[in-house]
Amino acid sequence: MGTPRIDASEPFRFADLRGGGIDASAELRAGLLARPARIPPKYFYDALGSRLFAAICCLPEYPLTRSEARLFAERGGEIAAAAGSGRLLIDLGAGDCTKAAGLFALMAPIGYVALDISADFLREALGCLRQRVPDLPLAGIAIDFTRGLDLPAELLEPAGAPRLWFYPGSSIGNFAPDAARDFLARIARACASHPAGGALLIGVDLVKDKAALEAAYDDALGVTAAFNLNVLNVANRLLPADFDVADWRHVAFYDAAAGRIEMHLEACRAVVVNLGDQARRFAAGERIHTEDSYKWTPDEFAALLESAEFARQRIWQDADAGFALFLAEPG
Ligand code: AVI
Repeated sequence: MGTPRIDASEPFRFADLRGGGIDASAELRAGLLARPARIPPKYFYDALGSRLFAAICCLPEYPLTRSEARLFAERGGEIAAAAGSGRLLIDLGAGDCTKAAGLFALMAPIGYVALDISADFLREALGCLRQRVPDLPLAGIAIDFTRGLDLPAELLEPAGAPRLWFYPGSSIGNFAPDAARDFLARIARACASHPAGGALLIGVDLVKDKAALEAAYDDALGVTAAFNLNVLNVANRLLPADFDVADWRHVAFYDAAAGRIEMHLEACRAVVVNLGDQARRFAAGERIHTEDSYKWTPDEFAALLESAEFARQRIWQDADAGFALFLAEPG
């Protein structure tokens, strides 16, 4: 981890730990030159992509966010009692911070630390939140936490509070199973090594009907298509490159054997794209793989948590068993 730059002029503590743009450019170029080409899903979340994702969460076809909110509305008392109050709430992938903020009354945290890859979006969200909770210690960390969870101690205040790691929205689904286990194991170690202990509250989208899953990732309004295509604008800016969004179309399907939704961008015609000083030819129909979204059964996910050394678990499922919240603690 580099030295955190903490900006004391903000009404909350904030550090940008994303490093320079060189890494992003090299990673995008390597992925786009690979066959098949790929762009990691973290590049979806520029300011526009984060807003498009917030819009996806409102779509009738995308029930995850509502199922999770309903679970908190209906079982929140039980969940809060099990998770405990007076914790430092560490929000992984905070986005606009509304999910975590909705839990403040229930969980009564004594500090809130929001992590997100999109620095400007996070700053803006924390600025709004500051108005609503003027007395709660607030911190923001712009970070690609898929690369590591080494967080600056000076932002994790109050330092002595037990920690509740919050990973809602089934973002764990965007990791392949082995990477998911490694990531969860890192959180389990962070929980186990803190003197006051810690726990993980995590939302998981469950395996369900193929047609419903595919509609959730290919909605009638085309919001998910716009979200997927916008990653080409991000690549144009960061690489730089010269993708023409109009040359590409959104593709999403459920692979039942692998237990995942796959999202791709497919070339509508043969195109040549300049990636800085190199050109990449794409044949008509050639795809760029942009995202996997794994769906789990409750038993599979419990086993995954167990393999990551989270020995103690509780689960709450919605009425349709389409979504689950797990509270997990190391043994
Ligand atoms: C952030 N993540 C959990 C979303 C998902 O469902 O995999 C991202 C997303 N991609 C398309 N729609 C939503």
